[in-house]
Amino acid sequence: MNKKIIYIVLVALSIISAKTVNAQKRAEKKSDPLIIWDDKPAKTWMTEAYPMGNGRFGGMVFGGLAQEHIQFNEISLWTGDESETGAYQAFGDLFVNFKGKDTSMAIPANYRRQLDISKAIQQIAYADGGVAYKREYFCSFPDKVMVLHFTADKKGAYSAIIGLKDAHGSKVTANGTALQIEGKLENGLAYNASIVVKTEGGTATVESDGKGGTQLNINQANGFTVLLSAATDYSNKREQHWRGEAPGIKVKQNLDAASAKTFLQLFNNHLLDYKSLFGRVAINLGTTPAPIAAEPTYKRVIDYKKAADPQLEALLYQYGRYLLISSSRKGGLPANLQGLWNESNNPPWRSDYHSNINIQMNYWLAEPTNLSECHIPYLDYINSMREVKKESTQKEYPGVRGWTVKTENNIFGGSSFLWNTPGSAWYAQGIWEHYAFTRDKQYLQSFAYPVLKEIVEFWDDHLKHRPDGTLVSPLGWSPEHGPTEDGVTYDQEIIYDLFTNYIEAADVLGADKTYRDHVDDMKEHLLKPKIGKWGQLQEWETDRDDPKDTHRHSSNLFGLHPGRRISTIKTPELAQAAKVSLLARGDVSTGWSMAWKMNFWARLQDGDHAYKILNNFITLAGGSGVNYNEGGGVYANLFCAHPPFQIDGNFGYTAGVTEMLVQSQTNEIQLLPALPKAWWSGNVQGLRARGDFEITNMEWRNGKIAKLTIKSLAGGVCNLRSPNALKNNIAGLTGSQENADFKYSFKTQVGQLYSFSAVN
Ligand code: FUC
Repeated sequence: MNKKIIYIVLVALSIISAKTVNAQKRAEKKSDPLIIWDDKPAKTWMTEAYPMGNGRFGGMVFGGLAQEHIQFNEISLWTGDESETGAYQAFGDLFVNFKGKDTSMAIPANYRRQLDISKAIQQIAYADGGVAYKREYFCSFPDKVMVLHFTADKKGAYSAIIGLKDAHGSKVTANGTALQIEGKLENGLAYNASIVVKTEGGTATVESDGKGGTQLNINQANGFTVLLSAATDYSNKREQHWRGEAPGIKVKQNLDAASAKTFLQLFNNHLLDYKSLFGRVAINLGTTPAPIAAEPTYKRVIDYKKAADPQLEALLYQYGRYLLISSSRKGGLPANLQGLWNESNNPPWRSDYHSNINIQMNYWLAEPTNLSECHIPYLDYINSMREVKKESTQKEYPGVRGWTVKTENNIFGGSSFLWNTPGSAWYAQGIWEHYAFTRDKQYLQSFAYPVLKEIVEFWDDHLKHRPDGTLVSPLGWSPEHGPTEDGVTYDQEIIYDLFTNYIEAADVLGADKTYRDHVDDMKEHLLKPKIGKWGQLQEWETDRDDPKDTHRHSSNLFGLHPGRRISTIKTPELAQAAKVSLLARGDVSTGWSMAWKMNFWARLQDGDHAYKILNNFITLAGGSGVNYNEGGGVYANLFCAHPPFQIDGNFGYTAGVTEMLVQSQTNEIQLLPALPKAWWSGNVQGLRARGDFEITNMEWRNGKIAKLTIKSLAGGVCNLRSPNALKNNIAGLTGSQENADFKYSFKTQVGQLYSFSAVN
């Protein structure tokens, strides 16, 4: 056995053995920085239940004493079609009702419900009546099942009724000891979710639930395992009318295969898969005082306002990565407004794919935090939409080539709420970024370049030519306020970004020289960003920005982030104007808006201001409505509160922290570009930079780089910008100084590591 396997087996054994877990051990675990936990079951779905998922389906866990409740989803369960937007749907609920217990039961003092994001496992442990109970849940990508494992330290401890509920009302049917729900939505989309239950000791019988359906009755089992799988017949192929394999067949295959494995085998497969992604990045922003680190997570969020808790900041950082791995895996759909977790058939904003910031923000973290594979569902989604979007674009803008999108989008190409003309150009940024980080030329050639080109062609045909040669986007709308008019900065800057990306792509491939030069010419003629009368970066061509406008969108700053036109180094005047605008917008807003502002301040190289916003972001949000004025922040389960729950803020937070530590949008790797004083010493491993570099290790002390190792994965020249002088023994390296920064440039070899340390 190699070391890795031994480690996994040891970890697994330590998790599954109920006997080894006593109150003492649990107390010791409390300081583990990658655990979100609570001392009571969840009362509410949105704010307290903990999420898990395998990119396709997932659940929200309540961890009740008398009843376990897991509300579950499958990411393709959508109403609507090519013309109706529809909404992402709830799928169903799994209930385990423990016999002889009721809701009046007091919560045992040693109750603990936790989500360990380093392993993507949820655990619930408590003692009741002298019996130690333990539940362990995870959602496996390799085995395509959700696994719920119930154990106790006394034989025959479990007597329970297990039931399923379909959120669309079908009756539960049985097949052996499997229960299933299946049906069709109004658009004909077929779905199936089934569970199989394996008991250890005792009996398990299928019986009527008294309401025309079926349930499972377990008596005096020592323990049991529930395997759940869910699917629909959605396919992302338009030529197949968005339908594929029958869901019941897939679900049965998944359950048959998983049933043949032991819990330990399933867990090992899951851990190996999950760690291969999650384990790539580690971060240390400082150590939290032990008494605070030992508190339940919701309490830490409250106490955050009183005392520093860098481990909570790091936990929230890694949580964004956990949520992306859990809701966006190869072969599936991209994370929607709620990732994949949704309890309603009429969710806020349909839990859809919004194209004017939200879906894009969901993926800002993917490449820099070393989760490039999790980016693929978004790229596949864009690909699957192309043909239907070409048709709808034709109807709206007859005669144009290419395509664009409206603001609200479903999984069948249907959309609603106003045209967002630069929407596809913003998608194109994600397409380009995947290449910029991976240098995958085959991907660039076969997919990225053709898509970039067709989106460029849309603008080639749609841009308005003014008599003086200036090019403006006609009748745009700056999300989501102000008039509809020509030359809105949001449109102009996204088009500029698109053209820049297209030109670079064409240069890499040596493709379409004439057309590339034409695009370059169009780029030069685009209406340029303007600085207005109070020094702000104008949102519209007319200088009408209101310094009192605190609207959540800051779309006029696209060129600063996620665009790369504006930077403190290359365009200091525009950067200064962006700063003026940003100061006027204020530091408090909805969840995703604050996350975006962290990214803006990081790009402005103002770490302390980015950190101020980060502080505002980590505010325990109350309420359960959609009232923006209740204030954004996070809930007890660390879901981002728009409010209501919206996952873009979680992803945007992780992207923002990354931007504070490393940036690479200006052809150089900037180390610690926006380090706040609060993180004066720390380290991070595994971040990625454009050019296919991995910052294998970066340690800093007192705001200066102490140690640095960079791995080159594609060869090429590496340009570094450091806040302090660095030592190295790299042949041919050139160094220079610019203002307070130290710059280094050197040729790299594929697979080589390059190490630096501080000059004392
Ligand atoms: C955008 C925002 C809203 C909300 C919605 C889902 O349009 O303006 O604040 O986040 O998307």
